[in-house]
Amino acid sequence: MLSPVNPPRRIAHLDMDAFYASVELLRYPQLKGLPVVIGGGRRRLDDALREHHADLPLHEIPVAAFPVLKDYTGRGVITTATYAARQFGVGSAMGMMKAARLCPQAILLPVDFDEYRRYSRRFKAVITDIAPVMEDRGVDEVYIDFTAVPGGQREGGRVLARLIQKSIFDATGLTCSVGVAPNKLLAKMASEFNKPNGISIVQPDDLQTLIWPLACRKINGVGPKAEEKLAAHGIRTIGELAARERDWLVSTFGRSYGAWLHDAAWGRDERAVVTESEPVSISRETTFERDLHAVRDKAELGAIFTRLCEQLAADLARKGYRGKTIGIKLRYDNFQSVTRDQTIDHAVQDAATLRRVAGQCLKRVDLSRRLRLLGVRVGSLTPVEAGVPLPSAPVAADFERKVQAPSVKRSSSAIKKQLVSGSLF
Ligand code: DCP
Ligand code: MG
Repeated sequence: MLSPVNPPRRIAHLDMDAFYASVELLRYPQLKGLPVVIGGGRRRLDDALREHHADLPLHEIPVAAFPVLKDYTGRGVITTATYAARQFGVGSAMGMMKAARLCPQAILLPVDFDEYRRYSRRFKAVITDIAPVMEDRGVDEVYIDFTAVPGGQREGGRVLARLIQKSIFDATGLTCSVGVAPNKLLAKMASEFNKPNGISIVQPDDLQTLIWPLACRKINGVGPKAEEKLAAHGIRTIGELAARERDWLVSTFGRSYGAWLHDAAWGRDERAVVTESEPVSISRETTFERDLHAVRDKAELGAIFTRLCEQLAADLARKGYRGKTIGIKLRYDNFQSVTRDQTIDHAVQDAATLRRVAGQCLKRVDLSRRLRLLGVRVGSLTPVEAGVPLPSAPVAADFERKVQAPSVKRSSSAIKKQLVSGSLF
């Protein structure tokens, strides 16, 4: 039998369905099919729930005992919602008070990052057992190179996608959606076509029918600002973008971004699936429960600032990096953000130095307005050589619930973000 010498490139993008919520439903299967949102303080809520029903296994706690959105007050934000809740217009990044108006009966569960990370590792291990060339793109999504994997070319990749979907479900009880296309850019769009639990195949000939009718925003790398600027020129769909001359896009959007927009609209993307990538920065940030003022809330703010630096130092130690560029990010009560950073002459990872340098950055911003958010970031990272003992950094457990999981920025996404927003923080 003849096999093709150069099989066409087939790249998959796999994204878990309603990830945080689906992991919670494994614990509380009695909530299946109901509107459920995930957000708010870490585990506080259902600790109370469990204490009340200490005599029952988790899956037998009556549905009526769960907290619902209408009883929520605060400024928490929803991380994700089950598909049943999405029918009410509730979704990621929405304030919980607003969500409560749309779907007061939705059940509210707190986030449990450790559990989501555990499931993240599990589903990724299932994938690499079947298809070893996988690029980790965050807690619930990956790219997979199907090109040379058995089944990766059959039915455009559908056969292998089906096998991976089933294997993940068997190992974890979780569903995912997969897009298979000639490259990452198209695969990323395709994985959204049939959510949840769907598979979508895009072939080179499908560009005009499947991709061009979509809004430009569906291109991963076209953010709200670029979308707005495109719309101002009457460009709403990817087809309309493809119809513009490359030269015009370059002169309007700059050499690099303009050329990239043109390629993206024509479905061109040569990026490889990268199995390991070095982070360019690691950061921690937190949104306060109430806006804080640098002078009037000095003690509280100072404690939060120190805690962030300690957690960041612990992240650096755990991941094995030191960094030379230390920066801060602030968001004011009017949602405006500012960043400042400073590069020192040697790479560090200890909390005290992070705190000192970040403190100097803080002196360079306007502190007369109230603050919503504070973040600390370390960039210009270098890996710490294996075998060199590291000083251990204190980790503050009581603060964990308010601070988000560490955010690790890897090279390609950092560059893309810089292109879109003009900022590297
Ligand atoms: N997430 C978050 N804040 C956001 C968006 C997402 O905390 N603004 C978290 C919760 C999600 C997870 O990241 O479960 C993955 O994000 P996705 O965008 O993939 O959303 P879901 O997996 O929840 O839903 P979908 O089925 O649409 O992929
Ligand atoms: Mg997802």
